[in-house]
Amino acid sequence: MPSSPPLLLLFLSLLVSITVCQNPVFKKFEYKHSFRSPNLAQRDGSIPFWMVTGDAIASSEQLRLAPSMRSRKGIAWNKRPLTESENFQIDVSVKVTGQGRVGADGLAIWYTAQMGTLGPVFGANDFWTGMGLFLDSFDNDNQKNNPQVALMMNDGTRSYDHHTDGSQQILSSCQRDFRNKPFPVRIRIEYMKNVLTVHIDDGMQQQPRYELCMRAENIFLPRNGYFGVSAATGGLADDHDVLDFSAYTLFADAQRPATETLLPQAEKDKYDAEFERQMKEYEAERAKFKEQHPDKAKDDDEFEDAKYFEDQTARELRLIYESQNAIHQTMMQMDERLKQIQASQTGAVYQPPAGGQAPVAAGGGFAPHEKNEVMQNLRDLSSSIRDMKQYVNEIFTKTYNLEQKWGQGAPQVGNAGGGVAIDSSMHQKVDSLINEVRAVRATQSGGGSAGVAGGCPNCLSSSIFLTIIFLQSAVIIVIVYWRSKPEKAKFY
Ligand SMILES: [Ca+2]
Ligand SMILES: [Ca+2]
Repeated sequence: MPSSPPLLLLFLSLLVSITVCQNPVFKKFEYKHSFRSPNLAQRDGSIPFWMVTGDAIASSEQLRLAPSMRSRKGIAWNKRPLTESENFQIDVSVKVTGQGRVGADGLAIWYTAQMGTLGPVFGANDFWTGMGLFLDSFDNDNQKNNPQVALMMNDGTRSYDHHTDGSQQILSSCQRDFRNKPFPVRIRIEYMKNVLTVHIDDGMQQQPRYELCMRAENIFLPRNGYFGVSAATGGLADDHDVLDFSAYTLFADAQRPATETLLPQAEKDKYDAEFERQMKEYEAERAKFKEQHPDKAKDDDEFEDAKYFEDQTARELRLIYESQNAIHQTMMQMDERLKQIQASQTGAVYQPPAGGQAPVAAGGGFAPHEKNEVMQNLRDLSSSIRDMKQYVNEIFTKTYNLEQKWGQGAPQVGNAGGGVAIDSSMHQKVDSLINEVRAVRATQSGGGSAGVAGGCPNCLSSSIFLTIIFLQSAVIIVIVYWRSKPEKAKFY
């Protein structure tokens, strides 16, 4: 007899493995109890043989049970009971990802007597009958033991206590960080001859590396039960995705179903051949499509996960790189600008302007913006001078043309015949106008001299005009003064 518990355990495990070796287990994939990516869901978002409800959304690549938003819950339950065998194995690939260092609430894998409904236990109903395996992200009881994987059995009478992470209720548990792993975390649950084992993979590489999480004996699961998955978020939130749910029925050699036993090698070969043929057909179709649509096919071939998805580290690195790049660009621009300013300053000091004048003002320590202002003003000034010059030129040209016309006007009109009278009258009018203008100019230039006023008998001399203006103003001032006086008196 072994004297200590470890030796006893070793002896027992040896015995089990020998028994297993002696009685090989046969495994059969059950597609009516499974879903897998790709083609996980149909186009309408449904999964064949599964009910999906709550906030759960199924796509071809994954079943997102709960998105990374507050207080969400979603479930998916197999609509067909597992009648094929009472022993089973399920391989579930999950991704629990979130921005936070801590996530919530978690994801659960179920095997229950009835189909589940939405509820408080990781998205599913309380008081279930059967088993629930909880991937509990959040440490509600602050025992620093989360994320953990915990198994809880229920006969339909117990309510899961969230506040303690079910610590008094769970059958067994192991501490595993399943969040934010580069690869999906694989969970293998095996139920064989009332022994339940749970293996967890670390999600660190492509090929799963299972490690034993728990092993429990004398487990009596309901017959013809239903598989389910559920997830919920709380104040904190992770994305809870299931990428693969593969169910297998297990048979010990003796239990092996008749059909399974009778399935001859020939039939197996036939199925394999059929599969091969279909694969070849598919490849041929694919090649044909590629030929017909080279552009689309190229896109398909070049599809890389890394191009469309990035994990948190990659995202952070990219952000750092981008911001540093932006800083670098700004620095480069500033450097360029500084060089330009330097060049313009040295140019102003050492290169005299084309006029050959000594750069006294320019070299006197003007700031660049002052220089620019002066230059701009000069430019404005010269442009307005240019405008004025153009304007004067135009006036000159027009006057010259008019003079020319007038000079040539008489003979031309005369030659045309009949208009001599009109022309002479116009001449007279123009002459009289010129005379009047001359008279006015003479009056203006004459100033106050009364003698010249004779040229314009109706005009006032400016001294008389000024005197009248003065007198008028004096009268107005006096009137205004007298009027304002009584008003002031009244006011006070
Ligand atoms: Ca918890
Ligand atoms: Ca805890």
